[in-house]
Amino acid sequence: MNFTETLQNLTGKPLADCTDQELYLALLELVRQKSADRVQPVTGRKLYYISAEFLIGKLLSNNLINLGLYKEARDALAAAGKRLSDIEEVEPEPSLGNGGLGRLAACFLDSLATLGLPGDGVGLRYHFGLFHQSFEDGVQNEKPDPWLTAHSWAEKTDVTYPVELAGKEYTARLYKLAVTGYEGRTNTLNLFDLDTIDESIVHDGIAFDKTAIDKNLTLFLYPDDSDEAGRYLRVYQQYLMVSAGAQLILAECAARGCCYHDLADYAAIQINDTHPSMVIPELIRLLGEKGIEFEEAVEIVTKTCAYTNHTILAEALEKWPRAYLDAVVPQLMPIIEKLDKLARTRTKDESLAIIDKDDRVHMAHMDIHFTHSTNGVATLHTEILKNSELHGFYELYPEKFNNKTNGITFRRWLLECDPRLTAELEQRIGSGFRKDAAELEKLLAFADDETVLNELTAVKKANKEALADWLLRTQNVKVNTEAMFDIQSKRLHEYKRQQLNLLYLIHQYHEIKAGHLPAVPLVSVFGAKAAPAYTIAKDIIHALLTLSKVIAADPEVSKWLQVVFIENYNVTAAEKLIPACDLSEQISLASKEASGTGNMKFMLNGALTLGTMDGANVEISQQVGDENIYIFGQTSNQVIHRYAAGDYCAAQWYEGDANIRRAIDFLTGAEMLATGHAENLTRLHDELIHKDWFQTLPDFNAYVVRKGQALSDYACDPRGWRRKCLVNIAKAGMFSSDRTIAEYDRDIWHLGQ
Ligand code: GPV
Repeated sequence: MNFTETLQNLTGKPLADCTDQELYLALLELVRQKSADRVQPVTGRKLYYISAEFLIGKLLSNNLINLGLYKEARDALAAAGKRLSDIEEVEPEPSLGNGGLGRLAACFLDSLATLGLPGDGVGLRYHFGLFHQSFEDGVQNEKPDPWLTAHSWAEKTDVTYPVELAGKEYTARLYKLAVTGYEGRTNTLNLFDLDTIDESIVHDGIAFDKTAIDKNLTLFLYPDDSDEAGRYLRVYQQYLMVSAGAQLILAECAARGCCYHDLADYAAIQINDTHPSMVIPELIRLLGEKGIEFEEAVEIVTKTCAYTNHTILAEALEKWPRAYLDAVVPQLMPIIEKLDKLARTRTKDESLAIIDKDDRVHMAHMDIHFTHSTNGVATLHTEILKNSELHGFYELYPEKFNNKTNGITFRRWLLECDPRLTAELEQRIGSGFRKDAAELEKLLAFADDETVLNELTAVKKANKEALADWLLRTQNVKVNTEAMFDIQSKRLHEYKRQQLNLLYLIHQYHEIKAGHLPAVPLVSVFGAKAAPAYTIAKDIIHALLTLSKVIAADPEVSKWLQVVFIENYNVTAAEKLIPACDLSEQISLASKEASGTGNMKFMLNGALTLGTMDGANVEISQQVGDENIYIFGQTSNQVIHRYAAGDYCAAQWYEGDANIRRAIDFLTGAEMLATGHAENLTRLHDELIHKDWFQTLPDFNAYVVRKGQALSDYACDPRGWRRKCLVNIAKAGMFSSDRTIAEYDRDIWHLGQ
């Protein structure tokens, strides 16, 4: 049976007579059958990657590619007058993540399955995800992001586990989502939910009764934690995830012959940041129920579990008041207390305790004491953990610390999102890079080949045209494709410094007004969601949206500068933006971005990085060399010293620099106030002058100069620019998540053995 016939059997009628929805459902069913064929038995250790987030993106095309069905599907549909790209649009994007941490988890699942390693995800099935973002009157507005449809990739199972929350029993139900590998095996993403969730309790955007746990528990990812009920809800969610997850792990291992004493021979558990940390005491508790004494259970769990740290930002390291845990998980508190006592026998250093003198439970501390591995996510990040943030732990357990520089799956972030570039690469260097990313280096042989450089330029131009069409269709904005496309897309956070880019754009506005024209017109694109309760982040969005309008209304400036803030940035949007980018903005304050993974995606798609020496930017610059990247700003050591000295004073920079003053004061000037809201703009203005926690002002001038250099290189030396792009693509191989996963397996998991 050929592909068309197979598909037709599923639709029950000629493909040409089907709606896109019908074709989507048929393809979904086909993928389901084909991926089931690739499920393999598990022997030896199997990985369980527990994570609050899995930002998996749409699945249809990815699965077709991984199963080797993409071309056949596309051609069969084309023969019936249908376009796969239209069918892709029918699929809702699963809304199970927020940012890099969740997307990393998704890339890891892809690589595990591709490398043929047994490794499943464990998480929650949020009905409305993070939230759907729209802009109204220049302000971020949040709504539920419903993505669960009657026909969903995540299949309901009969498997349930009891979970006790605040003394009451709930029933966690397992849903399974197939994870296909590229020419690899099929693994599973296990997602838990309650049958009693009531979507109708959500009102006025994303508000709901935070105390009705049986109805609300899995409605949203990261419910607003600015009030106590919200913080409690997060503890409830975390325990649902780890308790059901731990029961699943024990049941699966037992079914394979594990007697619990040998759990570490059957399971490796990776704790993705601190959200799943309660899996440690929960496993000890469950092992206790199976008759295993505390001391032995601690040993088993330590051997089984490993922890990844994804940030050094203190506010992101979870510390739960003991009262919360007493109320929600009283069954864990005696165990956590014993763990605290045990940890105190190993060190006298009070700052390494699990329960501190204010009765707060430090989740990361529990992770480091009671797992066998703690890793950072980029070389610089791990060094900072060892030398400053977690220095005391490093002295106590030097053997536990290791680095695993992040990576991205090239299936989604090259093959799927950039078919034009993929085709060009295949024509030049063959298709070996699909499985072995290091083969991209073969492209270096063409670094001075005029034809190849021209073709890369043509690919980029076509991708920019495609993005322009998409922006017009979905965001109703028209952009100049002759301009340089400059993109900053990532979560909105002060440490990522979208506000530095904002100040640059205001600076350019003034320069253009003064007749100092840039080397090339610039389209500056932003994509970012701000946490609903993060006031300054929302003010930054408002300022950018307002600036965008002010510039658009000014014919003198808008010829040269355009600011586009796309609504509801998600994986689907990223797949449109990244292939079309010329300049990738990675401008976090040095030392603050643990790694970044967007930086890798842009590089792989032939954009040049404008960035600080932070996170994985450092490793990107080592790969490509100084001449193929635009680095600026303070180094992480300078930043760390400035913080330690405690003498950073934003007002001095503001007073002492006319350009900085002009840019900041524009926020509350007549043009902006005529369009935007005084409250938001004034708050941001004052924040920048009086706080500026992430030191935008000391990096401002360096940023302006470096960005100016990038613009002029792009405009004046197009061939040189394209050569740099080529080098970036060729050197991206090291950032494949296949490499990252192979390292985790070699050093931490030892799967299948
Ligand atoms: I902690 N990260 C994230 O997306 N959400 C979080 O809650 C925490 C970390 C990110 C870091 O900010 C990135 O630098 C990093 O690349 C990513 O995790 C994956 O490691």
